Amino acid sequence: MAADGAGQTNLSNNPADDWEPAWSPDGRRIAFVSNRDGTGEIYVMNSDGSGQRNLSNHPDRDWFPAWSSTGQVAFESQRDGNWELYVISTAGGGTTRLTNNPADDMDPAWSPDGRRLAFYSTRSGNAEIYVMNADGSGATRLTDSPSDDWHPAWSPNGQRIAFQSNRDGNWELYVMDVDGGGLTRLTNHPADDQNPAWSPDGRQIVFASKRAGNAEIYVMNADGSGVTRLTNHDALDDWPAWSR
Ligand SMILES: [Ca+2]
Ligand SMILES: [Ca+2]
Ligand SMILES: [Ca+2]
Ligand SMILES: [Ca+2]
Repeated sequence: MAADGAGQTNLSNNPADDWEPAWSPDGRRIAFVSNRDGTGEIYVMNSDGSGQRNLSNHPDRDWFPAWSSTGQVAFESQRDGNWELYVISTAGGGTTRLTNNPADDMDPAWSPDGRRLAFYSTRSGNAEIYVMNADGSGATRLTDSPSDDWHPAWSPNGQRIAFQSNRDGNWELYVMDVDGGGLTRLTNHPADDQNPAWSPDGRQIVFASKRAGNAEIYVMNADGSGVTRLTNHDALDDWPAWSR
């Protein structure tokens, strides 16, 4: 759809569930998850829905693709017995495991330069946001809350990370510096607010919220002001992603 919510088009158009879309940096392709083969697989397609192909090709669950500026797709998989993060080249080639920890390691998000990944891990006992180098080294924890901290989204200027947390009693959106400082709460609503994604100019954040009774897509300014609803549909509207 367009940034004002107009022109909504069904791209994947498949009877199985397709979700979690992620744009390629050039806006010409989309990675997404599909259950059409019986387990979650990472698919890629052109932005008009043509040329769909299975990228992950593994019998275990493969979810949550994130497309880097260097042509890599990071994703989460249970193929080694618990949730770990992996990376695969869209040009073909092998899959590389980035994490190796018995805890859940999930929700990868690339830095704009493709050199680092943000993600969440339960390795300290509950979900916290971490960053690591693109080869999996140097993991550093950014949040420290006994609640769940999920779904980091790296700002286009590389300096801020938005995420969702239930630390204040329900899912709200927050933003912090890439070193974990400067924490700011962006939403304040009793309904769930989740799955943030930045606009290409970094001035707005699109997200999903259940404040109208079911999940709809909203957009707000990056400081949390000016919340506007984009979708209006009884079915689930979730996992927004913004093309440049
Ligand atoms: Ca799979
Ligand atoms: Ca793990
Ligand atoms: Ca936490
Ligand atoms: Ca909320």
